[in-house]
Amino acid sequence: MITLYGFTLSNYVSMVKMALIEKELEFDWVGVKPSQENDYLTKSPMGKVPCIETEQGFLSETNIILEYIEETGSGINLMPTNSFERARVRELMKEIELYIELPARTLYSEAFFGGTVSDEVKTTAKKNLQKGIACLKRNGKFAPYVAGSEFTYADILLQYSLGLASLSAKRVLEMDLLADLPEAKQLMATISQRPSAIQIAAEHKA
Ligand SMILES: N[C@@H](CCC(=O)N[C@@H](CS)C(=O)NCC(=O)O)C(=O)O
Repeated sequence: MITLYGFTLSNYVSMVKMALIEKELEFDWVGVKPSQENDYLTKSPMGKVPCIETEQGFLSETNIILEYIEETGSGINLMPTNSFERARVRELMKEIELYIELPARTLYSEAFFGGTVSDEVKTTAKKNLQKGIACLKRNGKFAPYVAGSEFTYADILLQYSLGLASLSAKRVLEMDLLADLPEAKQLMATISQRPSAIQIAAEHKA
């Protein structure tokens, strides 16, 4: 059985949790915060959450954990069987993380933790986020899921990256990040109705 380490409000942790719930895989939960303590670094070498414990040892980095879950777990397929389609899902996952999640994170201290970020950081974040959203508009299919007709890991990333990215952009840049991407807003509303998303939202609220 997998043990998931993390804290409930972490969007990366929510991605792994959604995958486990979607695949109906039982898992144990250990509540931890990111840490540079030696003990935690032996589990997650960068000290980040999430990490998982398997019978063979620990794994960190969300996309790697998701691939491990898909390769070893039972339950519904969250990756297409066709190699090219699988690569397309990975491409979208990479684009969402590199070009939306990471630029949005440069705003988090002001958006969520009472800090301030410099005008220079805001200008760069705005430019990068606009490019990232344009990339997603160009490359996403939204038919109705981001990679096509099937729900995949790219939708899981989209759900938990775009939500916080939009909120950060609104709070710090006074910008409606998804103004030109109503298809993503619609998709997020659809995903939020899945039992996995409802469970995770209830945990966030609690
Ligand atoms: N690349 C990591 C990023 C995970 C991440 O940044 N998690 C945040 C919490 S949402 C964290 O641990 N932050 C603490 C830190 O960066 O030291 C992954 O894909 O899992």
